[in-house]
Amino acid sequence: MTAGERPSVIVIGAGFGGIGMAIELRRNGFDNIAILERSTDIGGVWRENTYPGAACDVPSPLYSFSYEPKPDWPQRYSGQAAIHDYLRSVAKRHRLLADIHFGAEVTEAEFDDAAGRWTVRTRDGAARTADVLISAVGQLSRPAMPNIPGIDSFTGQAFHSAEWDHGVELTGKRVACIGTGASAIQYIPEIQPKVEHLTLFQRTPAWVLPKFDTDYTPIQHKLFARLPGALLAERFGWWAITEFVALGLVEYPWIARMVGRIATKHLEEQVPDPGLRAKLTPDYPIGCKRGLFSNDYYPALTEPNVRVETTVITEIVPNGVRTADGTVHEADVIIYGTGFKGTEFLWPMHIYGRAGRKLADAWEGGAHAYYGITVPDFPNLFLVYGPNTNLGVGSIIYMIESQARYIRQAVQLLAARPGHVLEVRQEAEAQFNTAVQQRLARTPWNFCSSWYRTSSGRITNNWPGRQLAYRRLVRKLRADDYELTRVA
Ligand code: N01
Repeated sequence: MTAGERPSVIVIGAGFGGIGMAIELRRNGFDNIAILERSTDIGGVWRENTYPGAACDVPSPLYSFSYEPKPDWPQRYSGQAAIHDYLRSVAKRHRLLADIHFGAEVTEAEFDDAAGRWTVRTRDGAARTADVLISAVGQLSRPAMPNIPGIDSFTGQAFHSAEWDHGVELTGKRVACIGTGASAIQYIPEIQPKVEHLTLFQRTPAWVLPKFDTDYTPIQHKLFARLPGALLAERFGWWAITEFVALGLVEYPWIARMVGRIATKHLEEQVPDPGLRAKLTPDYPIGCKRGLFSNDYYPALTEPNVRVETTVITEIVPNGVRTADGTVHEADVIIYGTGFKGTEFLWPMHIYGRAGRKLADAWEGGAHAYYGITVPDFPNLFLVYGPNTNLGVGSIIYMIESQARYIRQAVQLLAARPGHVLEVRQEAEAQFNTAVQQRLARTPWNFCSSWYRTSSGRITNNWPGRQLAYRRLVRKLRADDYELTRVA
């Protein structure tokens, strides 16, 4: 980049993170943006997860960009299609579609020390260069299949919840569902009335809270459109609730205990059978795994065509699932609601920074980054929704906006200093990480396994605090935290 030029930017991913990032840059006069998207459409997880009942359990007025309020959300907890449409219309309104290269799966990115630029290669063999590289690939883009012996021997149909096979007819079938996370509790009530029999293989019961859902009426749509303050009040109200509950994760455990009592009451009210209730009662602190919200999950499990199986799965056999007691639970279809490879950040892309340093090596013990955004030795590389920026409670869109503003400031700094690259100082990043890990040690996330933690137990995904605390931290990029190095 020479004097007078604006930095060129490559953004990887066209989900909420990539689109939000590109909008922030565009709104601040940075037009030289290429968004590389491996798929044929935008949307990220909201394009991929089309299972029955897929919806967001964060209220839509909060799960949306602050600068793009939508007065006509169909429901408080809108479904996948509505959210996907929202993101598409936002991208269109901000004239981003022309900047997106579809079918461009990034395989490798390499920083050229001499030129101070990134070269990004895609699976089709193409290479592009840019001054700035921003990864917005999310944390939940790669489905995890369980490592169960015999998994390929099954002769029926099988698929992962994030790759739902809509061609498979479930009506009248014997269906085995493995996993009881946020995805499963959404599709189980949808498929239970159709199937002949559903066996739900539960390894760990979830804490389930009631969902205060509502269909927004035409009157509310008009009100939200004419009085933006009303929609803002709904957004603010839910934001305040999530902030309050987030306090229970680190500072005030009594809040978590109170939320736990609400969940226990919900279970007691919805599951009268003590045997089933016992199976569904968690034995770990609330908040450790992601809290779930549903009014129809427990009722579905009480139906006569459902069996909740808690015996450990030992094997998948051609006609079903074998458990440790030797029983074969026959099934026509197996649905794996087994989650995502959340801790493998940016994987399987190969990222090479200064002097060819591999990002995978820098992250050997688990991913970490300054504010989840910048990594020492990787100049001009920025991460959206990177390590330790996921929330136990709250809206990721809020976090993405905070990060996009921070990264935009970095790009402004680079624009003001042509011929330089920006790199976070080792000490700043190390200090930040130590503080984050110290706070994480006090959270309930340490008391169970989840996609928030690596196999060695390090919590690489979650932010230990409130959304506002994070926003305050990243509000202003402090140049002192960075080294600006002259190139060429
Ligand atoms: O996945 P999960 P998910 N044998 O990892 C079980 C987001 N999301 O797709 O708990 C048997 O939560 C595993 O058991 P255990 C949200 O952030 C958001 O449901 O490890 N069981 C668990 O029950 C969420 O947190 C929305 O003992 C096995 C399940 O599979 C994230 O996506 C909606 C197993 C995996 O649960 C992931 O949710 C949906 C095995 N070998 C999802 N391996 C919103 O509303 C795994 N399991 C925004």
